[in-house]
Amino acid sequence: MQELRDKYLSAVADVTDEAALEEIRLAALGKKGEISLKMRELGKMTPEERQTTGKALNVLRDEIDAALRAKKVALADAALDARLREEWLDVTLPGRPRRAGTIHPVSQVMDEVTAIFADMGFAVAEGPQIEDDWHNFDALNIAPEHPARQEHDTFFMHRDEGDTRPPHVLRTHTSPVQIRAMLEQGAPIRVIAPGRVYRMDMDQTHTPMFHQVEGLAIGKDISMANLKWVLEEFCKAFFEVDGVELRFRASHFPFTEPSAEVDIRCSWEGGSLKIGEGDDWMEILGSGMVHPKVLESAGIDPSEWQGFAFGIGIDRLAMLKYGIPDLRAFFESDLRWLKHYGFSALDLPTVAGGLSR
Ligand code: 2U9
Repeated sequence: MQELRDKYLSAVADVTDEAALEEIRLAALGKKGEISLKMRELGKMTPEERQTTGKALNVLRDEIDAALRAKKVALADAALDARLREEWLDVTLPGRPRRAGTIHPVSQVMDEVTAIFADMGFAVAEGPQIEDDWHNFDALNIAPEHPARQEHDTFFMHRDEGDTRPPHVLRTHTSPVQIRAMLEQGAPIRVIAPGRVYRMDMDQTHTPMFHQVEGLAIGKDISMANLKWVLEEFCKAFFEVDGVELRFRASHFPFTEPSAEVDIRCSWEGGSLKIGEGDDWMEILGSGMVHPKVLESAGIDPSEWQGFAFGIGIDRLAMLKYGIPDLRAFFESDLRWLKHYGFSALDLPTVAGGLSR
């Protein structure tokens, strides 16, 4: 009995892991364990022997069981201690800097432009980017033979032979949105249409997808004077200057008559652009009085209503404001300039060679 006691208690004392401890438990107290077998032998003993041996075996079983339990707790504690020592961390270390995302400058400028016009009472209108050729061209007085409608200027959607549906295009401007708005709401109306547009163009100053905000105001006596005031207010707010001077240059668009391209006074001294001062002029947008045929297509009587429209290329505006040298910087994920320019605007080296669309 003493031998058994010494054997198991010293085995428990020496053991260093929980699996080995379990083996000891099975060897001693398991169904076929040594103590259990001894218990079974009690039946063959005389009542006196059974009483003394039985008692001693019970004491031994309880003692080994207690030692096993205590060791189990000790091993678990030791394992936890070891883990805690290993997983120790220095909470005084500085945190790892997180990379913060930023709003893309084009999105930022879209939002800014939208907010400025919203302040002047223009509602935001949206429409599909895949348009039928009536909404994109015909309703805007763009004749079937107009170069913009040629296959090499516009992205036409694929049509299987025998498909009788009208041709669909990736919209080349956001103007169809305003056609839809007029057809839905009628006049008077004051909306802007910001969004993506598509033309087959790719060079340093053109990308096949770009962004526009177009505006439309139709009323009983809306004139070009109203247009000029709205655009001046826009430029003051957008370029953050008090004095802006705009110049209207006669132009031609199928959807407006008369039409005007709008330049803003600026200077380009030492490679940096300053708006509102200097002897240079920079084209910033196109505009005009909505053509009577366009009003008619949109279900508005041109003998009763008139109004202005304008179109602004947002990507170019973002480049001007944030001093981004090349449109492709937007689209080739080259965001180095973002960091470099830190989004400070207007007084930075900017567009080489000039931009157009
Ligand atoms: C309707 C009627 C008329 C919108 C207009 C322009 C002139 C214009 C260009 C600016 C730069 C396109 O992104 S750009 O290349 N836009 O010059 N846009 S008038 O005229 C409209 C629009 C909708 C119903």
